[in-house]
Amino acid sequence: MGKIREMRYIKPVAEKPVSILDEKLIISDLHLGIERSLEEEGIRVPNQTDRLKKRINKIIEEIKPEEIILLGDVKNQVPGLSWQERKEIPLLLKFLSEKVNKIRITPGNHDGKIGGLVPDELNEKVCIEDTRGLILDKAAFLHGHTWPKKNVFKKEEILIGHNHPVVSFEDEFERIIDERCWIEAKLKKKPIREKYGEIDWNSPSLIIQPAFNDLTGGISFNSPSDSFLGPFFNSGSVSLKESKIYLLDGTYLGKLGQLNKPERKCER
Ligand SMILES: [Fe+2]
Ligand SMILES: [Mn+2]
Repeated sequence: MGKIREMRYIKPVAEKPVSILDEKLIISDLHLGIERSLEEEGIRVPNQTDRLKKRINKIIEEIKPEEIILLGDVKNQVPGLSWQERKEIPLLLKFLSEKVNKIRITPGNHDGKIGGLVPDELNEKVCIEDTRGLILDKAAFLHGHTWPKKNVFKKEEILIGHNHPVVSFEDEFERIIDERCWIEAKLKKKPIREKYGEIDWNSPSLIIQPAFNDLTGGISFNSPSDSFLGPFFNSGSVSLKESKIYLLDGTYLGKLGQLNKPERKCER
């Protein structure tokens, strides 16, 4: 999509909440089985799995990746597994394994016991990676709810999910509209060195990928009502005001410190 110039290796795909790095397609926060938690909140939605699969399939047909990285929160229920997840996650992995040569999962905080959902015949093709980071040639990948391993900071780009980033606008009726967005931030060396001691530091960019599932809700970066999630944020390691915000179509909205903050007038 060209406009996200800062990102050297990881390329967001225009209009889609996915990214690519060479022949790899990266999908974050599928939250398969979210219907059940929505139902507990009194919101009834039909089963989303087929819809999600169709959306993924369309992207695979366009991009023709060789590998897929599922960047965590593949499933929704914490703790444990719902009957729906038990049934549908093996089917999803089978479906994906027919399209690509390898599937890597960097587990999220919702993915306890996900290893047990990989069908035996897919043990070669589906790889459950280290929660503290999958490090490839050009970039590192993790869900973002844990501190990564030290080597992650040797890379120029670190991709995480977990926050489900959105940006809030006020429409003409003074309603707040949230749109999914990409965040590209710099990490600060000082708090990270306080945590790790001596490190190989390549001034990595922290790229935050939006959630693939559009029913998850998210954290509004310009109008947060919750705090940002994960140790990078909790430790003050992210240059938040300087972070750059892009819509899914590639539109650059500016740095977070310069964006308007619409006021949420009636809190739920
Ligand atoms: Fe998530
Ligand atoms: Mn998460």
